[in-house]
Amino acid sequence: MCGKEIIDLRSDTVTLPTEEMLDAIRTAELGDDVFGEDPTVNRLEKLAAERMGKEAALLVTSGTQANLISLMSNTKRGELVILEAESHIYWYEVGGISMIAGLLPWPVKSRLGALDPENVETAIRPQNIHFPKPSLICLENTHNRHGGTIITSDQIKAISEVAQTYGLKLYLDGARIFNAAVALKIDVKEFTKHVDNLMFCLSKSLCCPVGSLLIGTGEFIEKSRKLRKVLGGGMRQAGIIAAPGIVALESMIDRLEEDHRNARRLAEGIAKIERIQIDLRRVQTNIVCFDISGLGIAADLFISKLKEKGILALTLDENKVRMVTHRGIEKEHVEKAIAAIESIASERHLELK
Ligand code: TLP
Repeated sequence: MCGKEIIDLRSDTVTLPTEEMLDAIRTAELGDDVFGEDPTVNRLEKLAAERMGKEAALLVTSGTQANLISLMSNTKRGELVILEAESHIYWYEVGGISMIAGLLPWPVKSRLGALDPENVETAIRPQNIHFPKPSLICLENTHNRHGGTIITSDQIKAISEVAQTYGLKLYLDGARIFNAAVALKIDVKEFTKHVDNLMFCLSKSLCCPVGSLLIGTGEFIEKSRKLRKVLGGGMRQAGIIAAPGIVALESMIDRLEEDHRNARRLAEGIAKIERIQIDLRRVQTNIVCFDISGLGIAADLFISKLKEKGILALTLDENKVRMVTHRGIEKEHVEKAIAAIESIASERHLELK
């Protein structure tokens, strides 16, 4: 068999578990986690809470479930949630914020994903009989739709001061928070110390097959545990999910630097291609987004042409393409991706447009 190699740059969610993770799954000590009796889950939750400098943690099935549970835990139905206009919760979570949590999302525009405290303050309108009660602010770090941009600890602190002034809770969708910490070479607690609660994903660049962790006070996690059960997320021998999570926290974080180097290489290669626009300021971690409107074709057609060349990518909108580096993507794959993009950009019929 000599099939063409596929270079999958759609997402870091496509990563497969390492051999060490598979061994950990096979040998994990298990119990019924709904009874709180899975020792491996308990170990992961303790480790994750410590790593984030908080009291407690809860293993959940996905990032979407973590975000939904936290929305429900931090608020009451009918309240208002301030979030960034391009945030994952607002764009990609099927409207669960309204459909299930019964909340009004209030999107606020940002610069590269970092909300301006003054704009947040403006969104917190004075009490009035016509308005829902604002109760929560959500941040995202790294910011997915802004291209994996990092929200700095100082930027989070500034928002936390607004939240405290007005008595709102502050939540962080930290699906890729370790990418931010590694890129800035700081402890992840520098971000988490400013928020009430947060989540991070095991199943993205940390290479686990399933799972995310919700982190916060003991009281928040107790409430969230019950909500996870309501949403059908109570799991039994979940140690098989937790075991690779422990491996990830112990050994998969430092390597993220390699993904960032490859993303930078990819972005710099793309920047040299005529008629493709890329904002290199946004390439801060493992996500690379670029604009192909100069080619006169839609992003959907562009990615199907890439697919024919063995490169998989996603569209962000009708003109934008997203590529994500991760474990398994090496320097030579990056070079092949750049060459494929270059070859599509120089197709004769596109030149004539
Ligand atoms: N993001 C996925 C897709 O949904 C787009 C990806 O490939 O990037 N928060 C953020 C910031 C995310 O990027 C994602 C997943 C989630 C939450 C949801 O996590 P899952 O997919 O585990 O529900």
